[in-house]
Amino acid sequence: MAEPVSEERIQHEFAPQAEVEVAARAMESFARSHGSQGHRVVLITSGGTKVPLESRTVRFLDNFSSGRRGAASAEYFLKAEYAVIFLHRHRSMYPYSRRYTAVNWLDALHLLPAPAEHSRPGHAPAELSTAGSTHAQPAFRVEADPSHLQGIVQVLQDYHSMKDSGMLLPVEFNTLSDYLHLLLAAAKALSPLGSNAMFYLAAAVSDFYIPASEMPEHKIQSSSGPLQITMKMVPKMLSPLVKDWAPKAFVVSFKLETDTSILLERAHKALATYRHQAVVANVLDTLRSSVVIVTNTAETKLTVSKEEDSLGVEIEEKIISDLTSRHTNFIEGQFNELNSTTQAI
Ligand code: 9Z3
Repeated sequence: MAEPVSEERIQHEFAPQAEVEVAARAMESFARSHGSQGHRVVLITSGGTKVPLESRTVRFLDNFSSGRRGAASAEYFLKAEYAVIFLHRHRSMYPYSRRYTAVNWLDALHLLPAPAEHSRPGHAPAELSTAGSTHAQPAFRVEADPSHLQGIVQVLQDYHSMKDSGMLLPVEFNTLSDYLHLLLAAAKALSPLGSNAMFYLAAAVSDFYIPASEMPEHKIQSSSGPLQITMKMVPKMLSPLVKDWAPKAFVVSFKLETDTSILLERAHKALATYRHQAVVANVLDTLRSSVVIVTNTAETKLTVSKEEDSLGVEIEEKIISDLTSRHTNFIEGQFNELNSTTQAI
């Protein structure tokens, strides 16, 4: 069983590679600014962590997570007017652009001759002429082929309106250490918002790691024969997050299993252990079409039918609709509790 983790242990055992300080300041000021405007703020974690096997890392342990759950969820939280800190694995799926991760851009873009006035020497658009060339360059324009970019007009509108609104703060992690430090920093940034903060912990975080002190410095040599490694348990961050780092926040964790028969029992166990508000339970084979939201009082199954899927309905839309209304009840519950305490005094 993994031990709960103290802030000191994170500082001591997990050396971050990312610029945690810079990101921590950005999250702090984002949360303060949106908090002062009365916005709800959600921290979404997304994608898998990378666990190095060598200090000068050539090899590492990774997992299957694409970040699609987190990136899609970010879009629906933004639609629900939450400010979003999107703590995601470098190069995992990203809100809006996630829809085009399978597109080969070189096939989606065509090079066409520029209109006549641009073709004359000296009139070529700067970005399409060859820098430093003394020869007159043929000018081109680049045109996107909409058949490769389904729904691009709506997506661009949503993307630019999100950018203009300043409601999304992207923060990247790569390794498990980066993730742990950034989660701690995010919790500190969001804690002052009390129940207006939500944690939506969809990242697939490694359960195992090799402490820096036990890691070989150089690339492990295959000439030494078959590889045997012993990995330690990664400390559970949920426990101090709920108890100490952001005790008034609405916290949602995720539980992934490959065996359906143990899923709900494991989700209830997590709730009982960490005492947070909800677990989104999913099974690897059906994670795009079915989840169960488990709370202390209910199990709510959400599904996307084949027909809904063909219409472009995504399970994340249902998850976010369910969780945002639970969050509203949670905030109202805390408000009523506070009122009755004040009256009693
Ligand atoms: C999840 O269960 C997410 O839904 C997925 C999403 C990682 C399955 P994708 O990124 O996948 O859209 O490809 N996240 C949590 C997974 C996890 O490892 N949870 C731990 C556990 O189940 C607890 S933190 O023990």
